[in-house]
Formats: sequence, C-alpha cells, structure tokens
Amino acid sequence: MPLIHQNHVEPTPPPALITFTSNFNPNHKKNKKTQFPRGSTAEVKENRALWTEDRIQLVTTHQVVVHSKEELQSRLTHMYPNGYKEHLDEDLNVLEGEWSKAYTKIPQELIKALEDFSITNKEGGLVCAVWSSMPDHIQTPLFDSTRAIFGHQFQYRDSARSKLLPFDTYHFSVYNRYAFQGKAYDPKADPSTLQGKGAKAKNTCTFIPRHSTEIRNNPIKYGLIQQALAPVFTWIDRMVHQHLPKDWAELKSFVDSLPGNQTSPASPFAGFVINLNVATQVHRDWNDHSICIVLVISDPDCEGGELVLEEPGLVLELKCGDVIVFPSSQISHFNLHFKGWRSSLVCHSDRHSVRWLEDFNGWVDHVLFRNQGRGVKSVSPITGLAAGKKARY
Ligand SMILES: O=C(O)CCC(=O)C(=O)O
Ligand SMILES: [Fe+2]
Repeated sequence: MPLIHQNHVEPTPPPALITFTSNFNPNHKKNKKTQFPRGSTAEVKENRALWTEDRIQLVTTHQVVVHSKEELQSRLTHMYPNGYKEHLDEDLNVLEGEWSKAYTKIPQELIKALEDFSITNKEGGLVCAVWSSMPDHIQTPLFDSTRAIFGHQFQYRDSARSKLLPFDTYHFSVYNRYAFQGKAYDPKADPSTLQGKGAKAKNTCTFIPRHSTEIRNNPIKYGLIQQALAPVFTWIDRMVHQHLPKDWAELKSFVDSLPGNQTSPASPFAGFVINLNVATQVHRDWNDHSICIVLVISDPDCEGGELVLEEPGLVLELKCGDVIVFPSSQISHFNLHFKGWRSSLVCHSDRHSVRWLEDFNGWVDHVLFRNQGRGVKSVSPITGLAAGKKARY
C-alpha cells in the first residue's frame, strides 16, 4: 500500500471551463480575408481609421445582447450556418443582404456570471476564451500600480472625442523576426566576414532573438512593471497551462530555448505590451504566434472599450482584470470607444520564434554555434522535427 502523509491534500483540479461550441470556420475564405484597408501609407491608415469608425457605429446598432448561457449558445449555433457570420433577425432567422443583427454582445454581467469560458470553432479550436476569475488581491492593485508607474502618460480619455490622439505603447518583448538568418552562409566562415545586403559586416548579436528597443530604452519602467505584474503573470501562466496545455507547451518551448538562459517575465509568452489610453483601430497582429492574451486595466468607472472580434461577430464587454485569449493573427479586432482610464496588457510571442526553434536561425551547423543545441528539446513541439536537422527555411 503506498504511504501517504497524514496531511497530504490532493491538489484541487482546475475548475472546468464552460465551453460554447460554434460552426465558425477559421479556414473559410470569408474569415481569412480581411475586409479592412491594409498597408502603411498615410492614405491607407486614414481609410482604416474611417473603416473602424463606420464599423463602430454599425456594431452599436446591429448587436444583440445575450443575457444567459442558453442565449449565448443559441446565438452561436445559428450565427455561422455556412462557417461565417450571417446576418440574423431577432428570432435568429438569416437575412439576405442585410446587416440586421450581425453581432453578439456578451455583456459584463454574463461574463462575470460565467467566470471562465471558451468558444470553440467548427474544428474544436479556439475562437476565444474569456477568464474573469482573477482573484481580487491580484486585480485590485492593477489600475493604481499602472498609474503610479506611467504617471501622466496614463490619462482620462473620451476616445470618441480625441480620435486623433495616438495611444502610447511599450513593447517589452523578445523578438526573433529581426534576426539575421545564417542558412545561406558557409558554416565555416569567420563571422566577421559575413555581410548582409549592404557592404557592412554583420554584428553577431543580430543572429539571435533579442530584446526590443523599448526594453533597452526604459529599464526602470520595465523593472517596475514586471514587479507590479508578477502575480498576474503567474496567474496567466497557470491558466494557460491548465486550460490550453498544447498552446502553453508550444509557446514555452521558445522561452526555454532563449540564448543565455534568459527567462521571460510573461512566460509562456516571450513578451508583453502595455497599451495606455487605448482603443485600437481594426487590425490583426500578423506577427503574433499562436494565441495572445489581452488583459484590461482600467478604472472602475471606465465605460465602453468593448473588444470586437470582427469575423466571428463577437463584442466583449471586458472590465479591469478580465482576460481574453484568441488567435490574434487570424481574427480582425478593434475596440469600441471608451470614457475613462483604459489601458491593456497584451502577452504575445513572435511568430518568427519558429526559426530559432527549428535551426537557430540557420546557424545550427556553423562551427561557432555547435554548442547551441544543448538544452533544447530534441524535437521541436511546433514542427515535430528534430531540432536543427531538417530546417525548412
Ligand atoms: O486593448 C485592447 O482591448 C486590444 C489591444 C490589442 O488588440 C493589441 O494591442 O494588439
Ligand atoms: Fe491586437
């Protein structure tokens, strides 16, 4: 008989997530293709801002608010008969060629009543998960500590009136997307002889994943915010581990293989972003890998700022301490206007982390990088390939 210590207490199993199912098909071309203007010229940006304003008006007049678990499931069951959002009337009948009630709003009262839930797509994958069960002692100090750290940069805003004011963003992340790829180079060449497109020799520190400029330029803010958010990061880490274990393992493999035994405060994510005074225009985070987390940090009286997931047609009324998880590169999203102090914490990983995991940015066979393979899982959980052996880039 196994010996069990008298005081042994079995760890309590994680609370089960309520799961809502849907027929949303992430691979349908209507969901993959973006409807908003894309590009970085001033003209495109202006058009994107106009597109967002129009859509904010449309969402506000064309949404149905659901008040119970049953109502939400019923909407989700009827919204995507062909895999993409249809336009419904109040009785859930599909209308041809009209906007009608295309959006489903999940209000704060329902979010709090459901606590933690997820909405799955046609293939059982994630449309989004919403977690509103962050313990009070973790969420209560969030707003005050963010104000204390960012001072006057964190302001009251009526975003509908101050559309032209940009919001402030700090990217505290480790990126691999700017790394210099070594695959095309002689594995025996002296690094000082390697040249990129220009005539200059390449600095070898650009061969590996590295900190964003904002980390280097704001060491004090970076230190303070890390400290203030430490309990949040621990909680998020546990939630992702419990509820999305595959995504957790995939994301964590990059963090675990960072050079120099670095860790990430936002582990399993490789970095985090602080948005201050934020209402985003429509966008997809094209460079995010897998899922991202958005945590709202706002004052208790802040109104609005709902996050809209455009293709699934969901409007989420999140308040301070609420978290949403979703595949940010695949779903277009934007915020409705808000009045108050609103900021958000975004945890994410660079999609180019895959290159580091597969073959250390193509340097794995270089004589000077021979020892890099140590400590890295022999099989990449992302590709299923032996690390460093069958690079596809
Ligand atoms: O603040 C939010 O609700 C959304 C933030 C976001 O989507 C982003 O920073 O990419
Ligand atoms: Fe985003």
